[in-house]
Amino acid sequence: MTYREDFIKNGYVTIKSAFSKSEYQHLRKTILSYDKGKRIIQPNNVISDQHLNKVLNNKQIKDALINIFQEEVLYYPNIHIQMNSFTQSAHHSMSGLHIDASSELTSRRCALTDTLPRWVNIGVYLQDWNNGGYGGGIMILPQTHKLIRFLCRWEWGAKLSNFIVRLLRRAPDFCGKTIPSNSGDVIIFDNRLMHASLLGKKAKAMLLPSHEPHQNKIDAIPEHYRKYAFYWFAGPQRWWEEVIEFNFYARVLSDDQVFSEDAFNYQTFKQAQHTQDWQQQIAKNASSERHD
Ligand SMILES: O=C(O)CCC(=O)C(=O)O
Repeated sequence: MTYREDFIKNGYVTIKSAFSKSEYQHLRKTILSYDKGKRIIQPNNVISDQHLNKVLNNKQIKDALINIFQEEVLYYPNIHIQMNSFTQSAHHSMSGLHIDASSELTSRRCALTDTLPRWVNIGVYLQDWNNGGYGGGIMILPQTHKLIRFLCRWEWGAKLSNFIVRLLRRAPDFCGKTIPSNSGDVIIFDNRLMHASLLGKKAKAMLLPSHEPHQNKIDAIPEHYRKYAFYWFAGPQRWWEEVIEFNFYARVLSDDQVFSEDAFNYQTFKQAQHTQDWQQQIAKNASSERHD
């Protein structure tokens, strides 16, 4: 089966060993120097770090995306690193299941009924899915990309989908299906697929309500089991303007995206990145790598 067929059928594909052991170990070491207990390394830091931004030049990811979309793709400037993200669902006592196209669902601006989404999320995992019982990857609710695609054919479908998504966010985490990713693997997933951070037994036991401050619990996660994952969006060039204009920046403006150091901050690249600068930066990194 090709990536495209697999992606349409399951709503995600895994690229095994897209990064070698020395590559992911080096990335882990670099990230460790940023990991002071915060949840996110923001895009401006990832882009300006020559060790971290190399992730964007991975050829297997580019090829898989071209295979899925059958055309050239652009990377959105939201590349960031999530650190120990499993702590979020435990902290809020929810499974954390969600879709990434939530603002598309609210605005109904984006074609949610098409076979392929306008853009996908890309996750690069620097530890195995189990990660010593802490959880290192993601789980999904299988076929939810098709459910949303189907429901959104009707006027009321987006509202109903929104309701279902909110309801399932409260579903216990054992409802999800684990994607067995390993260190150096990449998962590309449909923005309509429900997914969440994998929450291992050890993390759950350690994190579930106690009076100890949340920050102390995060600090207690051993170095070897700290979860690191890169995330960014990508989609066909021809949809870029539409997504940026109507969907992407809707997130900047929406009330629930109020800046917090713990959340992905869309403002950082709204201020700093003009889309072309961002694409040029990636091209520059790629060419300097070729000359090294
Ligand atoms: O790796 C994780 O914790 C999941 C992140 C996630 O769900 C997302 O970025 O949409």
